[in-house]
Amino acid sequence: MSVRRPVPPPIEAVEGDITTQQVDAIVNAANSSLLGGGGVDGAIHRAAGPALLAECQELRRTRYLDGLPAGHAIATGAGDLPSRWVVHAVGPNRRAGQTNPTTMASCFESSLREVVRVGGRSVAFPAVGAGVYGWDVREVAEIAVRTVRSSALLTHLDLVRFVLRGEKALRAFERALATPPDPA
Ligand code: AR6
Repeated sequence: MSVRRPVPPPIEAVEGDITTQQVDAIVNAANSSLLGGGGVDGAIHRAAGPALLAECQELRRTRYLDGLPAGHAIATGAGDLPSRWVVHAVGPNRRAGQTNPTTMASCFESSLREVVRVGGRSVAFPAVGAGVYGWDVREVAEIAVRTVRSSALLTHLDLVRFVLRGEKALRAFERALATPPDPA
């Protein structure tokens, strides 16, 4: 069990490439197949090399024969990446009619649970769902920041970083982080 932190960790937003982050775990915006794709998923698999795909194939064979459902997350090793783990989170596909914000929130909460389960203390998230899956990045930012801020798992972490591609995504997360949290 990891050590609890007395105060909540920093939650920050930066523009950049998630594959170069020096954190314990990076989150992948995966799909149910876990076998790679475009966007950030493609970038992570390219940078991680074949060891990551092999682990994902093994998970499909042994645990997720029908794929990983939307809203769920699972950690693997990170191949050649600087991080130790990749947490594969499946966002709801808005273009396929998956519009439930609770499923999106579950992606972020399940990812934090996986990071803590494997013993990670720092994590970088992309804007899950805000690319191929068609979510407005402002909605993703609001859900992500609200979910992470209110997670009981935060006390086990030292850093949560959102790593965004482009000015619009960065602004959306900066704005969400600048909004005071809901009163408990
Ligand atoms: N670092 C950080 N963010 C990135 C990077 C990167 N290297 N590359 C892209 N983004 P997407 P989704 C941003 O489409 O919407 C894949 O094919 C991107 O600008 O990667 O959840 C999967 O296999 C956007 O803001 O993920 C699935 O089939 C955000 O990452 C499907 O796409 C998410 O865009 C998942 O779609």
